[in-house]
Amino acid sequence: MLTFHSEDTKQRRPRIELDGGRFVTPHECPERVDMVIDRVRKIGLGEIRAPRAYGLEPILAVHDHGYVAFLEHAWDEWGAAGLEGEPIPSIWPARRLRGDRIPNSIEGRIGYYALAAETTLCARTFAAAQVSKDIALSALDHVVQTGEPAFGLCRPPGHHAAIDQYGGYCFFNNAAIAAQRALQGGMGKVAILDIDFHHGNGTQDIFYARDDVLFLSLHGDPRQEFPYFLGFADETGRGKGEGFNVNYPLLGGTDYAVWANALEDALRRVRAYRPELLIVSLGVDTFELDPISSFKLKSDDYLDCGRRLKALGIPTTFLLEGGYAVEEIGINVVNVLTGFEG
Ligand code: Q9C
Ligand code: ZN
Repeated sequence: MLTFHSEDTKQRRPRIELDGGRFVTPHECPERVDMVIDRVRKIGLGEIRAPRAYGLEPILAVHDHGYVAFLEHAWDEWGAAGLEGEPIPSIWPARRLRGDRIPNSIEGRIGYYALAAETTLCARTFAAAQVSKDIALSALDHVVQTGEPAFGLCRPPGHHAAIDQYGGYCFFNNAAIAAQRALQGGMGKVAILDIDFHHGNGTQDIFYARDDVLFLSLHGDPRQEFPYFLGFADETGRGKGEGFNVNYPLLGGTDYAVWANALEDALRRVRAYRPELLIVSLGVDTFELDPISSFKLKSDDYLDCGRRLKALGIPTTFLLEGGYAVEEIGINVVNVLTGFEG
């Protein structure tokens, strides 16, 4: 299987993450990419290719223009305002505050466009997020052109990025941008299966009222886990999108037997939808040793997961999302891909 990769994703290196009332070294770190690419090389998964540059247009096809412009300039504006350190929002348009007014102040706009406080901005964030999207689109184009599977080693991840909000380590929604391009290229139906530990709130947000993208997500129950305020089973879509959003919230401690049951239900729904393309939001923070998650999947389980995805027989694009057990992230990600290869 082809891997799309660029060292430029490592240009984003935040120094801090707000975690449990302390600042820690960010879980979403450049070393994650090194561990995955090392494993791809070690087992000889296949050729590693550089992405091509697609510009801003495919981002603007799913994200708000003001949001994208904000991200492009936020770091420089922060510095120009004489502020030091990495921007963290300190106020939001919370209940009964005005959510229809965009502040002029950079501090105010950070609160307007952020959905969480753990994800700081830093130099080259916009550049890295653009390359991450280029990787996703390069993988997508390869799958569309050849029918063969491909893996996009995306970083930063994307599935928490909503129409006009960043957070959960995500800025541009790579899976959504790829799905939108496939549709604009002439496909009628695309399925996005999100197997990251966390609910793909951003992807759900972008496609919630649409029937041309079936979105399914297996994740930690939002009563217990980030992003807390979306990802419940009763979120099934809106308008003509009704029935095209499927959430599988699972309790902390979920092991592979339980998880694979939910996966099989999701795969049944994908089959019934008959999409021309499957995009897998591939997070491996479901791993038993993940430092911020609570599922109990083991490294060998990812091989079995890949085999089950292969059994669908649908052209498939894999895009990296989360996974923070850095020592094992390469093994776990590549196990899904080798399981798929058979
Ligand atoms: N105490 C992705 O996996 N909350 N994002 C961390 C740690 C944020 C995860 C809390 C988790 C975001 C792409
Ligand atoms: Zn995650």
